[in-house]
Amino acid sequence: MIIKNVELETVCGITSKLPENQLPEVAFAGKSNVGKSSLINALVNRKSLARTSGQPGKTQTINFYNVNKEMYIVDLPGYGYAKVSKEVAAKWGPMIENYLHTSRQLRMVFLLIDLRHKPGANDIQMYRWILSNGFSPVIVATKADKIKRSQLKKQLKQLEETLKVIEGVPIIPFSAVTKQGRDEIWELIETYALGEEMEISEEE
Ligand SMILES: Nc1nc2c(ncn2[C@@H]2O[C@H](COP(=O)(O)OP(=O)(O)OP(=O)(O)O)[C@@H](O)[C@H]2O)c(=O)[nH]1
Ligand SMILES: [Mg+2]
Repeated sequence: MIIKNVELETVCGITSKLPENQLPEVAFAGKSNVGKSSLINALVNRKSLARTSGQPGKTQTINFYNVNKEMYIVDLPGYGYAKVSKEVAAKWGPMIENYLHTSRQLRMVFLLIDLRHKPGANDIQMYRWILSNGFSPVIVATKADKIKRSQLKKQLKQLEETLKVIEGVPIIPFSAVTKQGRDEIWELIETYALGEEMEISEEE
């Protein structure tokens, strides 16, 4: 994908109505601090389009990024952030589930899991929601640069076993630092969300 332009088009808070977009949407879900915003920046070659933070809980809204007026990248709020108020914590679930359930343009859901840690109860729930809403998830194992090569296999196995990943679900090791996995993610988006028949012109 050649990125010609990308802009944050819609920001939805807990009470906002979801946009009725006409272009295909691809969403990124995952625990707070797992690297969703960093991955989105890497995908669109921007350093700080999606705000990232050392402090978890940065993205508490659903953010729709219009890419090339061809598709949307959707940054979902991070879950599992302990310091968020109970009130907010109780709302992330319904907010994400409502989006998964009602969006007509959503084509793919990527679930990000930190390669260093065992998936938690929230991750398992998110994985099940994706499946139960009829989407075939793609798992992105983030922060791959932070583990030793020799640990990779073991960590991937733990991830697979904890989530009980079903056959055919891709697991892509990714690093926002080295950009490992970036091209693979775009390939999947182009194939499954945009359709191979779609012409991606290089100029406009
Ligand atoms: N080493 C390394 N650090 C990363 C990577 N991806 C993200 N980080 C760091 O992890 C922290 C959180 O990244 P974000 O992209 O803000 O995470 P997020 O999932 O958007 O977090 P919320 O918005 O809170 O849900 C930041 O300090 C990033 O710099 C990666 O691939 N490698
Ligand atoms: Mg974020």
